[in-house]
Amino acid sequence: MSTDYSSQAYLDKVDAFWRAANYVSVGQLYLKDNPLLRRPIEASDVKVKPIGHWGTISGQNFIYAHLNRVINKYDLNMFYVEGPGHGGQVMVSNSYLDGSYSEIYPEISQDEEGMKKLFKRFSFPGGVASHAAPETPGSIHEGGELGYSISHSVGAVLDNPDLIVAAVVGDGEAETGPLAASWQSNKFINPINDGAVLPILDLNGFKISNPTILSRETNEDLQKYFEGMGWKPYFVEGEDPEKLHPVMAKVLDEAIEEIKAIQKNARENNDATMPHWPMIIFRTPKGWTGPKEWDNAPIEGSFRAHQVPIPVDQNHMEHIDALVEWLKSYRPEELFDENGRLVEEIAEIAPKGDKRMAANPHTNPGSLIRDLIKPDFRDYAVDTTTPGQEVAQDMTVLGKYVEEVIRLNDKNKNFRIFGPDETMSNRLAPIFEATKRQWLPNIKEPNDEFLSHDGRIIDSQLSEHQAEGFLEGYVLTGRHGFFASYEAFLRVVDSMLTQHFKWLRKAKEQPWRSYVPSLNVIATSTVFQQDHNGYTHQDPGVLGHLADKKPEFIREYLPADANSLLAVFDKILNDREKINLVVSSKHPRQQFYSAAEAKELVDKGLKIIDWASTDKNAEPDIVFAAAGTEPNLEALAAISILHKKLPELKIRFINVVDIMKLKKSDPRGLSDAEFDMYFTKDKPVVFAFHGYESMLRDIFFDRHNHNVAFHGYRENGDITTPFDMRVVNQMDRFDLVKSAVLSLPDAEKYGQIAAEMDATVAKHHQFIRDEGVDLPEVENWKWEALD
Ligand SMILES: Cc1ncc(C[n+]2csc(CCOP(=O)(O)OP(=O)(O)O)c2C)c(N)n1
Ligand SMILES: [Mg+2]
Repeated sequence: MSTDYSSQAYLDKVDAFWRAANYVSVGQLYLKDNPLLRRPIEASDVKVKPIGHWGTISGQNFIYAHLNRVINKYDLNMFYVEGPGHGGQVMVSNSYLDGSYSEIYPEISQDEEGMKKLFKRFSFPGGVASHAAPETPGSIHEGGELGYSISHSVGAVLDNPDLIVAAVVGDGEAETGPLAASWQSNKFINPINDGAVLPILDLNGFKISNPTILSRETNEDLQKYFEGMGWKPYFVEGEDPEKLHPVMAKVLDEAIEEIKAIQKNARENNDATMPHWPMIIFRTPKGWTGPKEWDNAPIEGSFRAHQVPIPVDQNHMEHIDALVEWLKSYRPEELFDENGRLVEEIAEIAPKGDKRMAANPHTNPGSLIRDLIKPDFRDYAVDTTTPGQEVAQDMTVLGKYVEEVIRLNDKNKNFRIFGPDETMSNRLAPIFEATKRQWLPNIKEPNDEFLSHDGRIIDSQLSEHQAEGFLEGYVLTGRHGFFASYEAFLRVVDSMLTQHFKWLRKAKEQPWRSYVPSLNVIATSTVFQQDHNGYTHQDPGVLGHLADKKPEFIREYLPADANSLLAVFDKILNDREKINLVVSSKHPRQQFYSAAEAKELVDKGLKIIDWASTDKNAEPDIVFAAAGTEPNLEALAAISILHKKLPELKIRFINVVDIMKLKKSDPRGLSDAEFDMYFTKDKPVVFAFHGYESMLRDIFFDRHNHNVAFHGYRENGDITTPFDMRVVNQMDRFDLVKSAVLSLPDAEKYGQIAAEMDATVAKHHQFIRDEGVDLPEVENWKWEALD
């Protein structure tokens, strides 16, 4: 017999499921024992310190119950993204009721004892977070930091044509820059090859202590706003559950049928014209079904419902009756059987197996991950038989390699590139030989270039938040890719990187969570070459930002040339569970390292470069080290100057690609003995570094050798010549040479060399002001073999 999903009887069950979810959610806030109130409540049943959120819960539970209904009705492959993730109970309660929670956490059984444990551990020391978190089944979205629910959802549906992600957006969340930008995501979802996102704007009217902006707009204005951005809004509005169930059911049916019709038309007619996807504006009171008022001030329908709405705790039992009355208003006696399990007639309407949103395989994608097919990076290597002879653009060389990655994985559709309008500027142009930018609005050639309804690159929205968020959604659902950005503007998404790191760290503590492909981030257009952009475009601080995190989850690669960059990519493409930051130059540069050297540099993290060292099998007098493209170039140039001046001086040159290897606190870090073998215990070290010097100082503080001259970015810049960018930060060859001689034991002998370096810098200073270009001896400098 077929089920009538719109019958009163079915909607009554949806209502019962919703009430059960609300009951379990409130219980988690307040109780630690006597979960079903089957005996008179006592102070010891109540938490000493109830914490968590209430206001967002009941609306979201309502949505969740109705999503279950359409999953059943249309046999959907759907999961839930909880924008207002602070409603941690939503996903926990619903997965507890559908059984998926107990499958992962068997101690939280579907009976009174399990419910008691569930209540106790919510937002409790050693328990579970009050946010949707890695320990929450079915979540790929933290939701602690608001703003990314749609970006994450869109990343998840790309190349998953059967998947629908229900993205619940808080109306406060909707005020953030990233979320406001993310409504434009519909310009990038291809109805043939990708799945669909169903945004549900949870217009409950309030944030923590303010009304929300969108909730004070009329439906008419909201309609215009969302239609203007290309959505088709549906409204569900009211306070009376009995009236709202049939409305919600009808609207969700329409939305799902419309998604299916859009996809059917697109797929049957190969028509990828940008559809106007449905979205739902869900206007119900914050704290719906909870206490109406307290102390003569409204709670339901007010910001006051945001957190714990009534003041009851173990030591304040005066108002316990209000709590009991609230809990009993959900009629738990109708919902749970004598064992404390959801009664069968209600439980049966939960989707089954993988259809349960909390058990959707995309949210824990181990079984779906396919490794990338990688070309041999050596096939793309630049010839460096004579170091420094060849000039190439590292990012363009990488582009050729990535072009092949795209071709090789075309069928699997599991690799994408994201960026904020910079793929061309970042010199990845060869990729366009293999694919285009995915862009669903009109394409107007010849005014446009490389746009298509279907492409592996999404870079046509100038939003770092969107690019980073899409990539997160893509990798968290088991696919691979990278996000390339100007280095300075990666700072725009510092905190997104932080949140992703936190996710990875906490996810790893959950044995049931599979390892997801790493989040690969390229920082290019970097600090030491900013020809026309100047000071505003200089900030290598993302290096320090990520270096402060737990090193197990962070890699920072500073390849000095194209071959090193290729070797880095070869290493990271199938990597898991990390944020890989790759800092890369995009300008024409001399090429130094062979493919074999590059591989060793990446495998070991650093290498003594024998052809640039004169300490053959002896203790060096001085160590030069470099991490980064321009630091490598300047260090090599400094070595060649110094060698000519002091041919007897035993110089060692170390190139560092994997800077975190130097960190003692990194479990992969060099031991002290190894570190000393490279850097010696006390010989002078001149370290040319791409980032801020404090990060390096931090590294060396834990090591024996403190005899180090640090030359990194000193927060100086201007619109000036490429070389002057280094001079103003004393990261140029002349300042490195001066630093070197001044750090030698008998420095006073080398006053003349130091003075000569100062004079050259002065000459440079005047020359660039007169001529607008760098000194010929700098521009034309080439590495010469050390005799
Ligand atoms: C980026 C960010 N800023 C501020 C906060 C602090 N915060 C937590 S919840 C909240 C209000 C959220 O309101 P809304 O999105 O409407 O969610 P609701 O609880 O009403 O469902 C704020 C400001 C945050 N978590 N993230
Ligand atoms: Mg709100």
